[in-house]
Amino acid sequence: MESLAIYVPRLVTTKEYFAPGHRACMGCGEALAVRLVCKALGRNIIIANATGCMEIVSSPLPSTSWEVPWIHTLFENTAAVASGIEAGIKVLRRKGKYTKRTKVVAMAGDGGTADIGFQALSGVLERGHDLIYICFDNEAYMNTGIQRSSSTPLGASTTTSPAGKVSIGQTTWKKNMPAIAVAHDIPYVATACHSYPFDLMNKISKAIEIKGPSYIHILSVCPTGWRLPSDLTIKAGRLAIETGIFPLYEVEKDRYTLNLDFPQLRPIEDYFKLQGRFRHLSKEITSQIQERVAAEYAKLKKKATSNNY
Ligand SMILES: Cc1ncc(C[n+]2csc(CCOP(=O)(O)OP(=O)(O)O)c2C)c(N)n1
Ligand code: SF4
Repeated sequence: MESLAIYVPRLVTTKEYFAPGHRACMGCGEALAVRLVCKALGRNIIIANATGCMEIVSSPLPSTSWEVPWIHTLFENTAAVASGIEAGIKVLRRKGKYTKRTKVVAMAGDGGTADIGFQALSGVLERGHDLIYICFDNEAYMNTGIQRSSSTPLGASTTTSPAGKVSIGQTTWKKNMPAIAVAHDIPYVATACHSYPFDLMNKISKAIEIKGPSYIHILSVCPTGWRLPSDLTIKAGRLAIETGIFPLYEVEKDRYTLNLDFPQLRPIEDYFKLQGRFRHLSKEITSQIQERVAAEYAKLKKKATSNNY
């Protein structure tokens, strides 16, 4: 009995709603994140999925990996399509023609979220639709050949921000999408990573229960684009959290919770040295990034401890 008490809360369904056999690269963190998200969402959902890796690898006609209702959307209208589905369901419900409790979920990569789909997403959050928006952030436009996005971190080499004699790689700081979602004053914003699966699934379960928009930003390691051996996906995700470059937190109304905190963050080099995209960085740039990470982490910690932001 005692062993059950320890393990039962951690059991998850063996059902798969994102079926194996898709064409993702070996060790793809984004595919793992989608799989975990789908387990937590269950069957009673409708997914609107932007163009990007997860759409391309999962739906080469005539096959599909989606075991739930799913629609492919353009980059720019994913949130708009999801909000249309949600509004349609609302009308059918009012007319007594639909009684199921279906949650609508929009999914996109960081390019589809922070760049091309940004205005539709902002509209959805502002209008207060009852849906979940999930960004799978692999920090570049991976599907079309590793081009930088506004979510690519400073110093990362990509095909459109190549590191070389005159460039350090990406020259701007990563756009803070969760903070932008928080600024829309929505009921629930969270960050997650596939390397912390229970934390990720708990956040999805929470978002399902919320009335109104939720935004979940999932760091999704991409071995191909990050120039990383495919067996290091989980380790890289863990190091992103342990170094503080991608903290795990939630914002419910205006209350911040830091889900994993450390007495001391690991040095950023521990995260960088696994990945080819940061291989060229000088000590000077690395210490600039280290300073910024420490400052951002301290700000977040302050919000979580004071909870009066
Ligand atoms: C408006 C528009 N611009 C460009 C493209 C080409 N395109 C298809 S997938 C993709 C990259 C997607 O990147 P992201 O959203 O970050 O998802 P990932 O592939 O990294 O998972 C691009 C640029 C497109 N389909 N539509
Ligand atoms: S390019 Fe990256 S995100 Fe896309 S399928 Fe391959 S590993 Fe996954």
